[in-house]
Amino acid sequence: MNPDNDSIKPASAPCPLAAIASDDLFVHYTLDPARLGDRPMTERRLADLRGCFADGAAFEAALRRGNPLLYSVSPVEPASGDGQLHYGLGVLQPGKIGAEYFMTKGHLHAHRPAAEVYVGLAGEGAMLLEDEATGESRLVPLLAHSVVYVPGRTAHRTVNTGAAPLVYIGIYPSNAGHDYAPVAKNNFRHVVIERDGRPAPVPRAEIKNRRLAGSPV
Ligand code: PAN
Ligand code: ZN
Repeated sequence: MNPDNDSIKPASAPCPLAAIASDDLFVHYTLDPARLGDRPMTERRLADLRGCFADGAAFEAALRRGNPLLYSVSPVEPASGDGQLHYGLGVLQPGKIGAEYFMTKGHLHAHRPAAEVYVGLAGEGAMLLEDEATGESRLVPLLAHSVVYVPGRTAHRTVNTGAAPLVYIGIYPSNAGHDYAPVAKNNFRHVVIERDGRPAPVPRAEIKNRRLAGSPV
């Protein structure tokens, strides 16, 4: 072992550099249109988010009018394995279902300890974070020129609170995986709605009670 440079350790696997395509080492993105090179985009439309929005009647009414694109994601997966990273460009359209802003499905990472960094590129939005173990929630702004840290074991959902597309890049360990089942079953404890002209996280139970009381949000 070299005592002057103990950061250089014998690789446990061949260095993957030669195995990575050059168009995975360098990717150019544009904001208008928001695209990551010529990567394919996975699209999520309104119908794909059935059960996500608090106001089911407003959801069905919107779906009768059409099935708009809510968001698209372009993943880049240059290499997989211990220590490697994947990332993806997300483009979330502006809009609301009832008072609730357009948002992503939201998920936990299948590998629970995996954290993620979100880099805001354009638009105005927020990340709804929820600790899986405690249920504690935080609503953190996601804006151009800002970075949001999503700790491991934290459910995360992106919300567009502005009038233009929200564009961001999420960077995560290659082994993170996406586990949608807990959010599909229990949803987030808070709903992000426009209240008094501003985004506000409101406990889901409070929204349900208000609707039962005949005063929909
Ligand atoms: C992001 C998300 C992206 C779409 O790349 O996958 O914002 O959200 P859903 O996956 O919840 O539909 C990420 O957090 N990756 O881990
Ligand atoms: Zn994630």
